[in-house]
Amino acid sequence: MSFPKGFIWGAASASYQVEGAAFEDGKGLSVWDMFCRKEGAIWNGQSGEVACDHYHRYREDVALMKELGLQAYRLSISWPRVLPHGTGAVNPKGLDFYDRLVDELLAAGIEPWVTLFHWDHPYDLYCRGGWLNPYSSDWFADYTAVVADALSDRVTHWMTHNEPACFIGLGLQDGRHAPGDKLGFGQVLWATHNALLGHGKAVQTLRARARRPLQIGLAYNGPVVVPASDRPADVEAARLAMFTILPTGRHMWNNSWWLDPIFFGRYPADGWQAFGADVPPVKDGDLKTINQPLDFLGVNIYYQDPTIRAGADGRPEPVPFPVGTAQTAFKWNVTPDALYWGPRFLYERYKAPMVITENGLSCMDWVALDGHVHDPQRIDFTQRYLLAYERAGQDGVDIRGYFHWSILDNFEWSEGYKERFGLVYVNYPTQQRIPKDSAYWYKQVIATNGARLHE
Ligand code: IFM
Repeated sequence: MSFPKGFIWGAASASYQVEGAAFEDGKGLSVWDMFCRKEGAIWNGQSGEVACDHYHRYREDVALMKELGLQAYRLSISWPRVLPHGTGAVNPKGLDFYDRLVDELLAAGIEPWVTLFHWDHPYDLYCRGGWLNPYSSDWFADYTAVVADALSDRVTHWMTHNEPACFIGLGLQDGRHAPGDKLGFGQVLWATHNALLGHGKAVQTLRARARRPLQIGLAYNGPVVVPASDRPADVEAARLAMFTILPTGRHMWNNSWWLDPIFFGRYPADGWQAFGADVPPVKDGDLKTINQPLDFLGVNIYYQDPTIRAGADGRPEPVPFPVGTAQTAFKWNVTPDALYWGPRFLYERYKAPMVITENGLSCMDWVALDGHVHDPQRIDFTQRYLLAYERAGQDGVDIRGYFHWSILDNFEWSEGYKERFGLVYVNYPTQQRIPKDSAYWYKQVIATNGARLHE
């Protein structure tokens, strides 16, 4: 058996993308509630107001997960549902929803893996400066304390942030995601520093308050670089490209800018130099706070960045994708080797056990005349990626789990409901759920701990 004993097979979602009930039971506003009201921000003017109505249908959804044999479900908590103003008074009904959801999952034999922050930042905190506010990391720690006190008697697997490069890069630098800002790079790096501090303080808070032994990581995403061949020179060039910050790299897609502070307690020297006067004001002790021991590194991987070979001087040189490279409905390249080289390079550098906290694709799914949803491309895609991940494990990477994105079709941020990522089809007008062919296939993969991938 190539996947280790105890390997976790799951599927993932996020609060704003599935819950709906955006204005119910005392929930406060999030930056996404507000961004969706902005003309032209979201495809067809859609929003997560109803989404998959998971808030009301969670029992049905957990029953489906059980039927599919999921061992774990990665969910996120909506911060403004729990703390409507981001800080201060707790909303008991909001907390109660997660309490019931966790109980339902455990009763079904499914381990909840909880992400504290998957982008739905309380709008009131945004109005107070959001991640730019010097107290923003403390707000996150205080919110973490509330959630830990409520759930850590049952939840043992935690992630702090989901894809911080996205909520800062797309949300504060490019303005394509909520809250839709286009800040200068110095402010972007300052917000990044506060988000990193928030991560560190959340880990400290969880460890201090947890009522059971726990496992903590984050769900990170960043560029995955793949070598053009197995030649050592190409592999070295790709590794270099994956962790080097170039003077032109004034964006959030730099692995070492995020992960070196977390794992090594320092910012990378090349980035510090490249960003010049824009580097953040780091106070004494900040990096120690950020550098908390983690139990795993969660990574969300969908595709690779350009392939890299060693140029004449050994330096990284991009190799264009072949004409006709396969793409998903979202127009993301289908590049299974990303699930080999991403985990391998990250593991070699940071030495943390790896969990793929998201992987999947958007397809043009619809209900066929026979009433089923046939999605052979999702099966083929997932099979190829999982085989690559398995190979990483065989080559020494400590692989601990895999979460498919997503359990349900859901609200895909600026793309609205256009992109369907689910193992389960959602008919939005009726809220009917139909497991796709891939869901039944994944069930077999889980039941055989991956052996089904070789049939
Ligand atoms: O839907 C998103 C998710 O919220 C974060 N990771 C990527 C997914 C697909 O775009």
